[in-house]
Amino acid sequence: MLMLTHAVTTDVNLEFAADIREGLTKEQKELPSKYLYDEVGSRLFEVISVLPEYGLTRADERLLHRYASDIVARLPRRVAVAELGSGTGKKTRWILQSLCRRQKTSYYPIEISRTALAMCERELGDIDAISIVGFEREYLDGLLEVAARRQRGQHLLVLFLGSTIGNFERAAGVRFLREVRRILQPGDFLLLGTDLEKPIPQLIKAYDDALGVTAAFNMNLLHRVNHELGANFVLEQFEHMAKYNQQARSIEMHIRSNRKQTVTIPECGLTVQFAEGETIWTESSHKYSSTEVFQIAEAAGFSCRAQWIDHEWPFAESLLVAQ
Ligand code: AVJ
Repeated sequence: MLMLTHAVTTDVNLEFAADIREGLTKEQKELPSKYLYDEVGSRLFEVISVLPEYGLTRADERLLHRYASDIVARLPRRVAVAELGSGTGKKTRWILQSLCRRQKTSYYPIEISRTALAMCERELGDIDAISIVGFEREYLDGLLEVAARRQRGQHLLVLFLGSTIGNFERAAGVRFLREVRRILQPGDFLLLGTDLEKPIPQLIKAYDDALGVTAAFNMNLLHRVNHELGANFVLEQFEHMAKYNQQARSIEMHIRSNRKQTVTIPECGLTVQFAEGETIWTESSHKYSSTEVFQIAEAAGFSCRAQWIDHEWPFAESLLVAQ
């Protein structure tokens, strides 16, 4: 058991090192956004989601709270729930409670963050008639396992909330939904949360808040690389930056080097040069129009049954059915 734990840890570190190496040797340097969510990062995101400037999570929660019974009323009788990236599970409570009032419900959160998975199991474990089985897996691997447990005559409802799809390039987002669709059967459902387009200054504030929480969330990536891969990034010599990409209709986070400098990352066998002003791209959050969601759904083999929109912070929940 000790051996296995050790082997798994080493493996995960090797993969982290390989991804960091690949990202930092590109022309536009990059670090994959999935690495934002270690324990510190997951907790910082929790703080971001209660900042006045960042309305996304609250809009998502408002819609799910307000329309849970509407959403559930449109689902088939026997349905199990899988969630891609459960986070803490807080926003999922309303749907699950509403379903559990009709029937005993199995809930399968799929999360690469062990911290988030543990938080979610704790948060939702008190719901009556629920059975929770968490999967510490990549989304599609986890969904395959959930689909394999499906009982005859049982449908799946997949939750993909919080506008996580926004972190994909647009075309890659459609490809991802198509992969999800391939695992599902006709008549299964996908509830998709998407952040909608809004004025650019509002977006910049949301991703570069006055308290600097988003900055800490972003800079934590360098901190992780220092601690886990032995690198010597001097955090004061880098700064958080948010910028809007007109063409992609996305808000990007970068980490900008405020001087010419060299960083070594022993566990990647890598020395990296930075010019003054050069950036590492760490995340994109694409913003959608509400009708665009119908199109991407169609392109991925779904059709949109219903859509709910929050007008306080433009955000959409779309209920898609697999064709
Ligand atoms: C959790 C992916 C929805 O893209 O808005 C928050 C992550 N990044 N602030 C987003 C995030 C910067 C967030 N998602």
